[in-house]
Amino acid sequence: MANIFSLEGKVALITGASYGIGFGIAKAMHNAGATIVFNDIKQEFVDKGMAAYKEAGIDAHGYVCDVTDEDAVNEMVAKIEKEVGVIDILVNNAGIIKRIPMCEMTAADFRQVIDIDLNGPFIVSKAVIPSMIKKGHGKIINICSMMSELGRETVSAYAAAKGGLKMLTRNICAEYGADNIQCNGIGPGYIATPQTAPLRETQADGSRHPFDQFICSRTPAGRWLNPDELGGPAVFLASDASNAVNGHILYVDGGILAYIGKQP
Ligand code: NAP
Ligand code: GCO
Repeated sequence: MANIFSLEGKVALITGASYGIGFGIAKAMHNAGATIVFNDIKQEFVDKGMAAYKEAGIDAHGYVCDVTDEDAVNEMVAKIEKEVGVIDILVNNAGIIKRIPMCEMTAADFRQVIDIDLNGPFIVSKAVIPSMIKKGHGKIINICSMMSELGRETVSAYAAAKGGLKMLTRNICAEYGADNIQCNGIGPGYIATPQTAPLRETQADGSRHPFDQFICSRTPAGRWLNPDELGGPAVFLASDASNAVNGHILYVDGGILAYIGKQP
């Protein structure tokens, strides 16, 4: 029986994957046989990413590209198709967060988060879908969030973007499912990466950050998750094993959404 979880012969583009969640997903996809392609907005980060992939034994392909720049994205995709091959798997991972109380947030800050976290996945998906249609198959995985379902103070722009990304996921499913393109989301819980480092900083008195304690009380496993724990779910959604799964958001959250939280 063919290994339905294999990614052998597949080209995977993971956006913003010099480190963090994207890097964790890329490692798992490499181990499943995929050729890894990633981008970042600065050559400095692409170079750092290339070095990290090399150290992990991965011969990755890195490109400098801002996912919000449609011309640059189209140029990057054309270069990838010429230099590496047609993109079979797209992981829209690149993203930022701004933690500012809504009434103190400028419209420019709000727009920047929406631009990167929602317009970016639209732009990159639009760039890769035509070749996926020609090839007769494609896999798109959008990295959503707990904030695709829940709100919390100071993350209005991010929650709006990730809620929109959930619905963009469902709409790509609806519009391109007939072309054998499966578009699903992964909704990570709280993952220990640079993006959440401020929420885990040890306090001046040596105590744990209140948010760190809060998240551990809201996660049944009582801990932060790590980027590598997203690799298996990503390989599943990138492989033939999920050909009948479309428009689904797979929450990889350690059970947060199922749990009222530990009694203080
Ligand atoms: P991270 O450590 O901050 O990494 C984000 C990556 O995206 C960086 O490589 C960054 O590049 C890149 N990026 C930012 N803006 C970009 C742009 N305009 N074009 C191209 N690349 C860009 O974040 P992370 O924690 O790994 O999160 C990755 C994704 O998972 C994000 O979409 C995030 O919202 C989502 N997520 C994270 C968590 C969590 O708990 N960490 C949970 C749920 C969802 P630079 O280094 O050059 O800025
Ligand atoms: C925050 C965190 C979260 C995580 C993630 C949770 O400030 O609440 O950054 O938003 O990044 O999105 O799924």
